[in-house]
Amino acid sequence: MKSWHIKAGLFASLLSAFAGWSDYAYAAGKKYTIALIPGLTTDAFYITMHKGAQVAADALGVDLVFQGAPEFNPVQQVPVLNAIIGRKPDAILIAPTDKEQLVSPLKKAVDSGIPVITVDTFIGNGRYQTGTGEADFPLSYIASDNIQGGVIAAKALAKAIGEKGKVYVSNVKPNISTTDQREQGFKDEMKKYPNITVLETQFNDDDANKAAAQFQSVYARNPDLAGVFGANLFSATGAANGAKQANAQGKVKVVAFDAPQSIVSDIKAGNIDIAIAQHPAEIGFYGVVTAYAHLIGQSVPPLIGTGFTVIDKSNVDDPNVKRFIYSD
Ligand code: T6T
Repeated sequence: MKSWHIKAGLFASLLSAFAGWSDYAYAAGKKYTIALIPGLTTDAFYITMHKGAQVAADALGVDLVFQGAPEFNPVQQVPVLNAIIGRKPDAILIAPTDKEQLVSPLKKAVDSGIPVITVDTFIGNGRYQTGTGEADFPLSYIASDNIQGGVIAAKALAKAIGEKGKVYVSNVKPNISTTDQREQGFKDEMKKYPNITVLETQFNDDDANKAAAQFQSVYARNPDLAGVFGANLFSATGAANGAKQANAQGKVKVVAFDAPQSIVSDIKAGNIDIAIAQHPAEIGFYGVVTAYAHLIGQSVPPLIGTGFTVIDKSNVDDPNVKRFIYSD
């Protein structure tokens, strides 16, 4: 998976192309409806993605429907997807909550004539439009490079703990493409540090309270614990809270994936050393633009990569960094 970073120039030229594109759709008398189904509705990451999607929808004169489940869970997401398919939107953008369990529900959408683009997470192996496999039918995958994100986290944590000691990954649950890849990137990179031991991963079901309790039990069993990688917003917030509750903040280093509003005070207080902010607004923006491009007959790339911003004490007050902190 290459070419992850879209240049600002391309972004600007896309924006200037919008006016022409939306004229084209209006002239054809068509107002498109695009549905965005997040992993869950109450997560600042997806709230921010929705905002970016709305910016593109407003620029293009598209009706954007945002509908999702209250938890990151395929059992709750599939009925939402089925309800959306019933409304027959012109395209579906979705963050599938499981690599396998969303394959056949999404196939139904495509079979009923609704193109599908996945945002943030993928189905199958994430390689689309290859003409191979059962899950290559989505048009495009728009996301961060999550393996690279795991590598960045490992390097940062290794540095923070002086390249030695015990660490673990606080993660959501297996079979989520993003968090699986972050853990993989993290563990592969950690193999380069012979004095770092990676303990067993703790799965928290996207529940920050569970992640905090897990921190306390890992720490009780390993009082020499040196660091934690929180592989998404709830995992990281939970690990940082667990460290606070165990009076281990600052002693056990925490590297966080994602950047909710609370990251500013957590970084300033030393509860979190480094946060890797994704750019969810870009993901939502490009999701709508890509769907729209397809609908008006343009070809679209099967993979669009968005960037990261790494936040620590040294830059947390920089406005150019702060703008990547997620909206609540
Ligand atoms: O980290 C994001 C997202 O990329 C991941 O797929 C699920 O968790 C988040 O939404 C953060 O909670």
